[in-house]
Amino acid sequence: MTSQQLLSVIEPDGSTNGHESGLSKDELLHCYRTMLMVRAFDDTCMKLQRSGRIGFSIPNKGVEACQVGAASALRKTDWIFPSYRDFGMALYHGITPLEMMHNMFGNAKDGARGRQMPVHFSFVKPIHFVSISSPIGTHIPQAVGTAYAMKLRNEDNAVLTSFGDGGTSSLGFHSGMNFAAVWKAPCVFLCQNNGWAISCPSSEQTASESYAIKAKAYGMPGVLVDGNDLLAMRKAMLDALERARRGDGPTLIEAVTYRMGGHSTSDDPTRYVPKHEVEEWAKRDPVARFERHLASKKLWTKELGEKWYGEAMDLIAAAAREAEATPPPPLESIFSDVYATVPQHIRRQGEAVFELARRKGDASAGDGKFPL
Ligand SMILES: Cc1ncc(C[n+]2csc(CCOP(=O)(O)OP(=O)(O)O)c2C)c(N)n1
Ligand SMILES: [Mg+2]
Repeated sequence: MTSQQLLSVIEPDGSTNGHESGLSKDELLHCYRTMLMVRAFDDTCMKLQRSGRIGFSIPNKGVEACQVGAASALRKTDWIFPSYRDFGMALYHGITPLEMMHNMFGNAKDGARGRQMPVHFSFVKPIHFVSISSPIGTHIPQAVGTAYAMKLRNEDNAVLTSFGDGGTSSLGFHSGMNFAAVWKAPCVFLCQNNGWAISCPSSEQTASESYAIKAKAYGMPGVLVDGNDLLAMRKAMLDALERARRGDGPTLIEAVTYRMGGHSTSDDPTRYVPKHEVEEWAKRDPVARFERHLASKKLWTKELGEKWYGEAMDLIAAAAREAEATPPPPLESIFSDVYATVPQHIRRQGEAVFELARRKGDASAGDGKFPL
């Protein structure tokens, strides 16, 4: 339990408690469509992984409001240093499911040309969504450094860095929080407390009364927010961004939410997550909560929700087909993507590799046959 108040905006009946979102009808519906898109992307990736067509994915079910509410407060020129569970932030700002699918298949059209794990998206153009780092917390000091650089250049942009409850145990969290506060860097720290760090429950992650309270020791505000309430997330982010842009420095936001699926497609949460806990949180589903809000504004019906979800599934199925049919990057690109002019000694090594590939065949992920 915590002495801090949990910020929430959407009431159980869908009405709001006075905080205006400032979102137009179209913007509210864009938030909703993005959350449905995340869910449809998740469902599709689970099937693709289980049928052996992609190697890995990360479920986002339960945390869609955190991602989309936070993203809705950002300008397109701001920078995002995301966690691996932030699909909705990219989709909200216009990245297409097809661009994401190219990464899931690691093909020639993937921004990282198949040299990152699936889910480790990198969309620094046209938005500023920086490549996801697998080592937990390592992106936090990078976000702070970027924010500090913006301050030195008198830019009006801000930085969002997002991580999990487990991420607060990393060195990157502590050094990032400290430097950001000392330098008054325009950075927002978003801790998505979804209850679990793989199989480690939050109760074993920290002895603090909350994650938000950790901000106090570093000299910045710490805000506790209902992470399943899209409008509360938006409000907390808008306040933190305003503070960052006026030069007053960083804020730590703890979004209290829940991971309604496994950690990844490699995980079996039924081995360690109590069933009653999942059932309890299912009643607080962030998508249903936002649907009630839209319904209170006469913007939502069950039929509309089903129609849009069906459309999202069709769009993503088409994206998966196209990405699967796109060939992998050519073998030569392991050199040509690195050097403008390939040095002689590397060229000789390359030619030896290509000759081997010609004789023995190319490598397919996981077949174990390529003799390197
Ligand atoms: C430095 C480091 N240690 C351990 C891991 C293995 N690992 C991957 S995800 C994860 C849990 C992270 O949990 P949390 O930060 O709560 O994020 P969530 O997965 O719940 O979104 C761990 C321990 C890692 N990737 N990097
Ligand atoms: Mg977690």
